[in-house]
Amino acid sequence: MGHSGSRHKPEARILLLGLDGAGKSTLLYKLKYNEDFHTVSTVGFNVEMIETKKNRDKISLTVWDVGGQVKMRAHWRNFYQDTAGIVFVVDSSDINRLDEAKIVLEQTLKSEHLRRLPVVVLANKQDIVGAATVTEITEQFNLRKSCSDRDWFIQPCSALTGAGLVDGFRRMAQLVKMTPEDNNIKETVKYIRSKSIRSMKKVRMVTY
Ligand SMILES: Nc1nc2c(ncn2[C@@H]2O[C@H](COP(=O)(O)OP(=O)(O)OP(=O)(O)O)[C@@H](O)[C@H]2O)c(=O)[nH]1
Ligand SMILES: [Mg+2]
Repeated sequence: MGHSGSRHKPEARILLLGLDGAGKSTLLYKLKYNEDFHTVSTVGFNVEMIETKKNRDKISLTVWDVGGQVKMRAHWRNFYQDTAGIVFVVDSSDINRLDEAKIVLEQTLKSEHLRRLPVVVLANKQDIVGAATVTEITEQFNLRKSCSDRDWFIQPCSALTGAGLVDGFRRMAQLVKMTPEDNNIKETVKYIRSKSIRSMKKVRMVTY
């Protein structure tokens, strides 16, 4: 059975990660609604479906935007299962935190659940004068080495102007693997998963 036989548009689950303040929520809302949202630091997560293209097919990406504060990073691993790709957002203008972002990305990629999954690094806030370029970030993060076991791409962007966002997510769509069999399993697991995330939310609300 091919894609044409399936009733649903192919989907893939994408994790949007990065330090607090990197611009994850801003860029997700810009991409989805083409609006400038005033964001507050995310405690918990946002989830949005966005449509994009993979070759000639329309596909949906379910994008999970998880808060990047230190206390939230401890919860990232709860979102790893069934992820098809990682979009890691960097505040290119915050030169002092580039090393912290590098370390967090490296630690994240060590997870067994994320093994071999494609990574798109979004070098965000390119509208700010003095922002690190993709070349500088590639070198400082040593991306060729840290992502040597997977497909990866680095995309300059600005959540403020919207420049580069569509390209970045198209690239992600290009890199994610979506087989029909996988999708069937994914639908089932996603259902179970959505229940467990809901229960996690309850736990979290008690914790904080
Ligand atoms: N100039 C500029 N500012 C941006 C850009 N993207 C985000 N910002 C600003 O950066 C700040 C943080 O953005 P958020 O989207 O809340 O960051 P986040 O990654 O979701 O942060 P957490 O939820 O704490 O993990 C906000 O004041 C945004 O307006 C950008 O491309 N350019
Ligand atoms: Mg946020």
